[in-house]
Amino acid sequence: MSLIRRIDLRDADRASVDYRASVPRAEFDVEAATHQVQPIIDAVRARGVEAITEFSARFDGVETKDITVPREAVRAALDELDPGVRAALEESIRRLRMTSEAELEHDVTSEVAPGATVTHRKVAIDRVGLYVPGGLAPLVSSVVMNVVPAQVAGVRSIALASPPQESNGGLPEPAILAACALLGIDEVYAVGGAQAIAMFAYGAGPCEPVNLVTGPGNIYVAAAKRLLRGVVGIDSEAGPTEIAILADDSADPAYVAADMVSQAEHDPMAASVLVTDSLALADAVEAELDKQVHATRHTERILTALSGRQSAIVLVGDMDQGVAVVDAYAAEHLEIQTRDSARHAARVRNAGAIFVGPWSPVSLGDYCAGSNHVLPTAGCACHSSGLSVRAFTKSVHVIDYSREALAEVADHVVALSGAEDLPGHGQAVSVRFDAEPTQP
Ligand code: HSO
Ligand code: ZN
Repeated sequence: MSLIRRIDLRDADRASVDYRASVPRAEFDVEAATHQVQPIIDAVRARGVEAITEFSARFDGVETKDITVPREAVRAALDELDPGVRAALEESIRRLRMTSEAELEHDVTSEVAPGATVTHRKVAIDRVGLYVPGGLAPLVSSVVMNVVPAQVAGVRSIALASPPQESNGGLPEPAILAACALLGIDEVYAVGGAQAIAMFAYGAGPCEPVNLVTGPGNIYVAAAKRLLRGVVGIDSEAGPTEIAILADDSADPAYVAADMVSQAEHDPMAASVLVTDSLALADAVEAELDKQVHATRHTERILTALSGRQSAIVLVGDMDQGVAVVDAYAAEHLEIQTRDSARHAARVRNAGAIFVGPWSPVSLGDYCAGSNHVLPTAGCACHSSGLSVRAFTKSVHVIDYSREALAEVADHVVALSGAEDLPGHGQAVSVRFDAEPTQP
């Protein structure tokens, strides 16, 4: 059996082919998981902390009555943090803060007519709940990626939840606590999975309800987000991670293979897709994969991801077709390793993030580029963006008209109220000017 399958699109009829369907994705059936998750949500809503601690015992193997992580434990974790990791987190925070501050939006006022203004006033969301999974890998960097834009936006209350770990006396992973301390987050709960999302949505014990939940998670977290959207704001339902690489014969096969391996090591359902017009590169990357996969730590997980239906080497006739394929696929992460990478990157409209040239690998973006690594998966990049200050900000529309300005537009309001058979709307304007209200 080959390590990774090939999809040959070179002879496809370009006028009629559906490239989105030609590159399949992982089966990630969130809908099916909602049936298991609904009773968890109902229990947390009805019985709060008591239900949460029962689920922690069942799913995390941790017996505890208290879900709050003491502030001293958060601070102590920072003292224990490896200095190299601390320096890396600090640099990651500094770069992301810089791009987040540059992105901050300001109030915008338009004078649509003399004396008539409409302002879009930017207001930070009040309270946010951030979920950080334990699972296969404790994603310390995800703490940074969620907290920094929230803080720059001006969110005044940030709570964080992460699964209790038996290995850490029922507290979340030490490095996650340390990252919280570094960012000044001291409201932390040792709660995992769907029960954490329900806790944020409805509140439980010491945790007040939040307005918005962000952060990655497994299929149960995604199902809880789907069920609770509306009760609480949701950033996105993150699915398994994806990397697509558009490369020509100028690409270094060792780099391409290493980048495919880097995302495949996240999850047996992760997708690594190479799109190339060079058969020689395809063969060389496959040989490199074979070499690298066996020399790395998470071999089994990576082999499962690479041999899954969601991963492939896609052969295209030329770069025009390659750009069309990756654009239709709308990858979470897209690397361009071609002779003319900046030009090809500029032609792609659909991707969570685009990494241009051989010196911008995805793992740089995962940790330290200054970009955010919380990005739309499963093709959602055709309508959604990665996490940023904007996700933590809303815009309040403020309308301020003078008497004269209202008088000037009054007839239009009356006309439209008549067209909609809602005469009360028109009268609410006419009453301000006429003794006898105008009949629409
Ligand atoms: N590649 C992941 C993020 C991550 N990688 C965190 C390492 N740590 C999804 O974008
Ligand atoms: Zn990653």
